[in-house]
This record gives sequence, structure tokens and C-alpha cells, in this order.
Amino acid sequence: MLTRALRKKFLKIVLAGDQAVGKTSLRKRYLGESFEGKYMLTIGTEFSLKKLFLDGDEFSLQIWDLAGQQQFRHVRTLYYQGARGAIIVYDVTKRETFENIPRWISELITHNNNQLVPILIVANKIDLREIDQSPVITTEEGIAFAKTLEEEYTRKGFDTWFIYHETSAKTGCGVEEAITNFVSLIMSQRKMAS
Ligand code: G3D
Ligand code: MG
Repeated sequence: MLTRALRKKFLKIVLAGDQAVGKTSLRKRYLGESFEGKYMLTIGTEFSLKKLFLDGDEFSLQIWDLAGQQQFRHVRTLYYQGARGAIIVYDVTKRETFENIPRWISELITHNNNQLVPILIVANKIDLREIDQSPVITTEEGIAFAKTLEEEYTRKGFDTWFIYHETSAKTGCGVEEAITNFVSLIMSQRKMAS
């Protein structure tokens, strides 16, 4: 009973995605002024805590954010282990960051005991869609891809789900909604399981 109660108090979510897609900006935008940042030099990770109240329960949301990409490869397991969800971010103006999503999923599986946690796919930098001339990934393409991924990984036997949201960490558009929705889905699933 006690273990269950303690376990419920923390919810670790990891951020993943290519460099410069806006992971740190999203985290900061979501946590606003209330966030408590901690930097763990050894694993190159910044982690932030936020107290949330959801359906009458209080818990601490931890959002883990890799400060460096390449140099911390050897401690990736520490980063991913124990995560209850992952936010994979891409930049809607950079197709390569969208195409790399499956790599991030493989990385999650490899470093988290061959399990796949629920995933929030975030299409970030939507403010640039209006002005950027380079080919952009449309909403339809993003949604379809998230659906394909869910089908593919379910078929492979993983007990998981995916959701898709669009954001701009620059204007703040969609950020709160995306993360709150993801977290409440995870929490309601945990409640059902407990
Ligand atoms: P990362 O943590 O994924 O590496 P960052 O990415 O959060 O450091 O963001 C990389 C750059 O993209 C930053 O620009 C940041 O301001 C910008 N950025 C992040 N999100 C958005 C967004 O939604 N819209 C726009 N237009 N820019 C965004 P700089 O110039 O500081 O490197
Ligand atoms: Mg960053």
C-alpha cells in the first residue's frame, strides 16, 4: 500500500528529439516561473519539477531534459529508466527531425528495459509555418504518422499508445494543452491499473 502511494507521487517524463527542435524551450514554457531546475552534470541532464493537481491528487511531475546530445550516450539508460512517458519533439520546418522519430523510439525501448512507454509526439515551431519557405510537415502528415507508429508498435507487441499535439514554444501556443493532456491520460491509466 505504502509503496503504491509513494510511487504515485512522482511522474517522470523524458524529453527526446533531435537537437534544436525546441525541447528545452517547451519545458521552460510549460513550467513557467514555477519550475525548479536541477542540473545533474554527471548525466548531462536538467530536470524540472512541478507540483500538479489532477482529479484531486497531488503529484510531482519531473520533466527530464538532456542538456547535451552526443557526449552523454553512455548514460542514456539512467536518463530513460523509470520514465512513465516520453515527449518526442520535432521541428515542423525540418523534415529530418520528423524522420528521426523512429530512432528516438528505438532508443527509448533499448534503454528502458525493452518497454515502450506512452508517447506524446510534439510538432513544434508551428509559428514558422507561415513564414518558412522550406517544405513543412503538415498537420495531416503528423497525425497520420502518429497513428501509423501506434499501429506498428502495437503490432510488434508493445503495450503503448501515442498522441499528437502541435505547439509553438515561442508563442506558447498549444504547450500547456499538450502536456496537461498527456499527463492526465497517463495518470488516468495508472489509476485504472492500481
Ligand atoms: P533543444 O533543447 O531541442 O535543443 P532549444 O532546443 O529549446 O534549445 O531551441 C533551439 C532553438 O529553437 C532556440 O533558438 C529556440 O529559441 C528556438 N525555438 C524553440 N521553440 C521554438 C518555436 O516554437 N518557434 C520558434 N520560432 N523557435 C523556437 P536559438 O536562436 O536561441 O538557438
Ligand atoms: Mg535543450
